Amino acid sequence: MVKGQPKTADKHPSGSTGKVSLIHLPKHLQTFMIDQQQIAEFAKELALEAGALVADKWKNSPLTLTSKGFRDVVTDADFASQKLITDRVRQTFPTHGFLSEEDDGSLPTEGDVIWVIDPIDGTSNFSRKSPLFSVSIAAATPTSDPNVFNSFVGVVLDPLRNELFEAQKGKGATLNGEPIQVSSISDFSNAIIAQDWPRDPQERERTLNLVSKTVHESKTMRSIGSAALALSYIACGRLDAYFNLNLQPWDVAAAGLIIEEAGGRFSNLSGGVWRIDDKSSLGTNGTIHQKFIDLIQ
Ligand code: 2AM
Ligand code: CA
Repeated sequence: MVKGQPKTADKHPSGSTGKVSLIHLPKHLQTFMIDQQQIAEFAKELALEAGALVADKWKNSPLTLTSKGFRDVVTDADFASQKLITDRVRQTFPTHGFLSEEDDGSLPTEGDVIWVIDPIDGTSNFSRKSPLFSVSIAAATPTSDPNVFNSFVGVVLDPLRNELFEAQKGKGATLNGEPIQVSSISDFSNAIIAQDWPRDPQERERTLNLVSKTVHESKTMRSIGSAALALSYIACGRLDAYFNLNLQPWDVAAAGLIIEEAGGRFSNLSGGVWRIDDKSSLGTNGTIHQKFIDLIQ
């Protein structure tokens, strides 16, 4: 479903102006407002450039795999994609900070804007040349709570299908430039639910338990292997809910905003604000959000 969502700030209930906060640069530079539109256009450019790079590596190169830990791999393409994105941001916005999956500690973490980046979301798929992965980029403002951030721009790109999901706070969500909205499904028995499997054995067991509570009530279930993509699919009505016990900020920062701007809800598994120190995640079309939470009690 790719219609019906307001695209302009004046039509949106939040009444956003597109200016999100003040940055105070060093004295020799002028003080200016963060330009949400400019950052959104830049994020889109970055996603398209990084997407072209990872798609090319997926199609043409033997991949170099390195183990990051139990059930966890990273490829040379993850690092190349992260470098492309972070180098470009640092050149353009030298005062901004980063929260990026493959950062080895060399990127600045502080700034009035934080770029939350997953250079490849769905690396397990990517590493096996399975075509379900994405590039996820969000621009966020920090809050007084170090475990909570506010995304104001989110971009998720599926570079093999050329599907670009975008959202700006207060301005709606789009797929390839066309407004999108979540499904209107309210009956759980018609809902398609997705989830992915954490690496940790205990969390897997807890996930099994959540699956057993929801699978019989739903129409069917899916595991796509890229949380950012699954959440974006909710935003455009292809899926109705996605849950995961252990997601990282870079998995959700862009797609959480995309869902909300498409009329859905994104929270932790208790319905509260998503937190870095919690990691449990639930995205839905909004209509079935509370039903889902009630079901897993
Ligand atoms: P990744 O591919 O960037 O690692 C399915 O595994 C989805 O969950 C992917 O989006 C994956 O992101 C994400 N994920 C994040 N943390 C995970 C974890 N601890 N175990 C498994 N998947 C995780
Ligand atoms: Ca990743």
